[in-house]
Amino acid sequence: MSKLPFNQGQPQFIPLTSFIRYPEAEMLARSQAFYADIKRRKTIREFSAQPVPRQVIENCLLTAGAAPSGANHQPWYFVVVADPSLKKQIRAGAEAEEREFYQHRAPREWKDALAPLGTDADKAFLEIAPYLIAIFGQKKTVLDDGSEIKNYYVPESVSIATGFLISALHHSGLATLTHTPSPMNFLNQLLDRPQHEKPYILLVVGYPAENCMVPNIGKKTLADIASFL
Ligand code: IYR
Repeated sequence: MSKLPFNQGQPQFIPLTSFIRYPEAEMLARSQAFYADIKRRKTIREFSAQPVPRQVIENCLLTAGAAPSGANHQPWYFVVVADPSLKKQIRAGAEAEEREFYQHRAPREWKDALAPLGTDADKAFLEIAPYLIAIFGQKKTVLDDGSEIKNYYVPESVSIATGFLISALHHSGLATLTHTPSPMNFLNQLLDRPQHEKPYILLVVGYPAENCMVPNIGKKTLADIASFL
């Protein structure tokens, strides 16, 4: 018997009314159009400071929240940071870890792998971009009465929701960077999140800077990534 308010205690089924069955030609056209649009998405590191409508971010978070998750426990939490002084502190925390990473922690092989991306310890975008979305995974859900419920497949669930979020932001006309300062625990303290929440990704969101440059990198082919048996 689930105690979570969004899950019914007993199995209770309702008719599926939201599914749309398209004719095959339309399916083909839709799949092509979606691929063409998603393929335009590029991770960027040069952001404009131009503000972004908050309601767009809210809609994209609702999209992320519509992702499937282990036992439908929805073990994610998003902290949206627009406050300049908080962004400054996040930048300081991230750059401290990044300097350590680039100067000491990262083995040569890892630095070689990053070379085509042109990344370094300077994270000015954390102050420039209008929104930073810190994405947390919840090992457990704490209910209002203080009782605790274990969550399942947390990394998988958070990753799926993050994919939904990145796609929604792109679809809305925004660019993102999936930033992963490591370790990221400084975010718990700065953003006042409990210890049972693990930060997974710091998503940087905004418009590209004018004349934004991106690395000239490609994607694997279908044959590289999939087989049909
Ligand atoms: N977190 C560092 C390093 C980094 C690691 C990987 I794997 C990347 O794909 C990109 C960067 C940074 O943000 O610079």
